[in-house]
Amino acid sequence: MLINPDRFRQSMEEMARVGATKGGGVNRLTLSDADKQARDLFAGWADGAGLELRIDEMGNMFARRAGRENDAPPAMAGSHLDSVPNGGRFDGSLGVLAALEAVRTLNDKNISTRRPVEIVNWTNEEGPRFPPSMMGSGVFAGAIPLESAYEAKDAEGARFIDELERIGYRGDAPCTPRPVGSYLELHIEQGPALVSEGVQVGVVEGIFGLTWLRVTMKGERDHAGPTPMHMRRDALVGAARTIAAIREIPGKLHPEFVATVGEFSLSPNAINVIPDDVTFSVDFRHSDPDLLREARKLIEEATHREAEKENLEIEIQDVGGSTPTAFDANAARAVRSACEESGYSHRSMWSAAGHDARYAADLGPTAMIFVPCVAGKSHSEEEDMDWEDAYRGCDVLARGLLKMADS
Ligand code: HGY
Ligand code: MN
Ligand code: MN
Repeated sequence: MLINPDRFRQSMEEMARVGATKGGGVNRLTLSDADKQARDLFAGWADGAGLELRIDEMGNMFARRAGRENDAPPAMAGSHLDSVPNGGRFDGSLGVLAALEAVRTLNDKNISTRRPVEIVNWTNEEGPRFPPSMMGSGVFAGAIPLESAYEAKDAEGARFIDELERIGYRGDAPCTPRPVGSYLELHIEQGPALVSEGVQVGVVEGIFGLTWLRVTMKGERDHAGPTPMHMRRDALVGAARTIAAIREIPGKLHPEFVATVGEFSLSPNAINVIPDDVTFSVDFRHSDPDLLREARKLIEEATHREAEKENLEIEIQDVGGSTPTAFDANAARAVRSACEESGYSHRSMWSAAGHDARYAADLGPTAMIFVPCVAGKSHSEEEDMDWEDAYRGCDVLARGLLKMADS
């Protein structure tokens, strides 16, 4: 292996202690104190590796190693250090710290590259606290307006920009599109394909589109006792029937189509009161934009139909999303040849999870590298992986980055 597995594992284990949860995961919501701690730790390591750190107005962190042609668009590699609530210790961290290990390896071996190399920690990849997901990379790529990101509010009403300033990561470098020589991201697969097929590396050639909606259904609050059933406008019944209908939509569209209701809130949430106000989220994904449009139509129809039955008012709000994107063939080829150099078994695939690579792909040749995680499980404290898989992924990233930095 080109990389130093022990040093890589040490950094991963130290990072996993930031925001560590009792269940073995991490709780590092974007712009939280734990996120700040992770950023500070990464900044110290970048400094230790002699990298020049640049922070932009979205808090995206770029740790830069000079290249022979220092004005050439950089070869980038990175991922994110924020997590979902009680998430896993590999989601995101693996890609940022593998990029750091790749640069440390270039330093050890005194390898100079034609292009400068930049390690990236993107702000707010996950999205649950401040939707939409992939926010920092989305603003960087010009897909999300800076002002709408700044005004995003969390469930407590805190504003994104105030939290960004509070943790001291509102940089002054503009967060606007600039030429990217290439972007590679190592990530756990977060799905069952590699594990079930016993394949060591996934050469990711594209990424699903995803749509996030928030549906609110309003009925009439009333007494659970004396109110006859035919006189009720029960928001919870309407929402429950709508959610059950949403569950049937993927089966009508495509075997790989997915839809999830992850957030749910109702009021007044009292045992003897008919609920009058329910809000739930819908997350749906696929590689075909036509099917995403079809799904949205079916979801809206189901919502209107069930609202009609209970005589409810509804509101369907767009919370964010991104279109399906095929990655660059050259970048994927660099990853594939890195696997061949090391004799790692590999297969092409698309990602059903969202990643910052989706937006990096708008600015330059991009590809991702997947490695298996235990039972394909992620976004939970049980997220785990075999360290040999982490090392292989890191090695492929280092080799692929070297190829792209000299391309
Ligand atoms: O939702 C996603 O797919 C990503 O993990 N944010
Ligand atoms: Mn991730
Ligand atoms: Mn994630």
